Amino acid sequence: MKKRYIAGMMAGVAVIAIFTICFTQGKKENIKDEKELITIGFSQVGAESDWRTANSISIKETFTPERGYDLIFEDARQDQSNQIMAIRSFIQQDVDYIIFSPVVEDGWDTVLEEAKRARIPVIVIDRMVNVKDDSLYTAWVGSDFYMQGEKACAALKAYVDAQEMEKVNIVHIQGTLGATAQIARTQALTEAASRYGWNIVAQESGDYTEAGAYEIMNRVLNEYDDIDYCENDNETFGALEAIKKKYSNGGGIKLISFDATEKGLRYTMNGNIMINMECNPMQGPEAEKIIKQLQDGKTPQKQAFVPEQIFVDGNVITDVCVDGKTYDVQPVTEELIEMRDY
Ligand code: GYE
Repeated sequence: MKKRYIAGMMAGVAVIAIFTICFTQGKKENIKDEKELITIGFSQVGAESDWRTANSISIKETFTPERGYDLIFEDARQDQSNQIMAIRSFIQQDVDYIIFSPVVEDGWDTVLEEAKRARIPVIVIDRMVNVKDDSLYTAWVGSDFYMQGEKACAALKAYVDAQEMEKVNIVHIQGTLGATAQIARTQALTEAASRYGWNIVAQESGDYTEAGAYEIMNRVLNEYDDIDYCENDNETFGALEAIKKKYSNGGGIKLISFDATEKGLRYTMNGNIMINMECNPMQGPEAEKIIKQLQDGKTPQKQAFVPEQIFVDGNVITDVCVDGKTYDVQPVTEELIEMRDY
């Protein structure tokens, strides 16, 4: 009986041992698989706009485990210190690559030096960083924001000329102050306004949000109404809400917008927005191209622009001319809106 008990116990031990070996081996297999994934730490600005949501989706859909990546996604809620904290934690976790869209341009030197010391390549997307040493980031991909502003202003100039407008008053709702998209879109408008004698009657930041722009427009509408240059679609939606509250027919105010999201394009087709400059948020595949080049030991292009178009309401403007170069403007069609998934 004792013997059977001991034999039974030994069989039990053997079963547990075999089970443990299998389990450990299985676990090792998984760890091996995980090790083969490329780890990416991504710090996103926030969720302030439809553009941003599309940009986050593009990153999440590109860097999946099925496609060979382990993505750590951090949302900074529009706060630079959260982005710095996220980058430091990526360095701690020894990720293979850091990707980030900087909320503002300045203030990155120290944390990027830390990433460089840890030999982690940094890919900047969307907005730019303003650093003393360009080797602090490996590559940047995003929009030509100044060109976007220039094209929007060239289209406005064509409209003003066609309408023979003598006086142009502009309410300018800016994006997040210090962000590349704000700096460049503002610069283009400021230069065009002084070149053509347009009056910028109000200038305030709506932080790229609908609520921010609604609040500004609601307030300034009592004093001014003419043309409104908003630095993204969501601000335009907020401004339009304030305008519609005061004038059910829109009061003849012309809106200029950036992003050309699905809703933005619909508003452009309906005539609510007069000029909408496309801003391409699909930057996940672009960032992946850079990573693939680095994985293959190649040197990616330091800075690359994504392609973008300009959309207008109706047929008043057919092309725009910037620095002697002519660009076609696109009429918005139902098919185009249907194809937009952001
Ligand atoms: O236009 C806006 C946003 O940096 C291009 O940020 C981006 C801008 C975009 O939230 O909608």
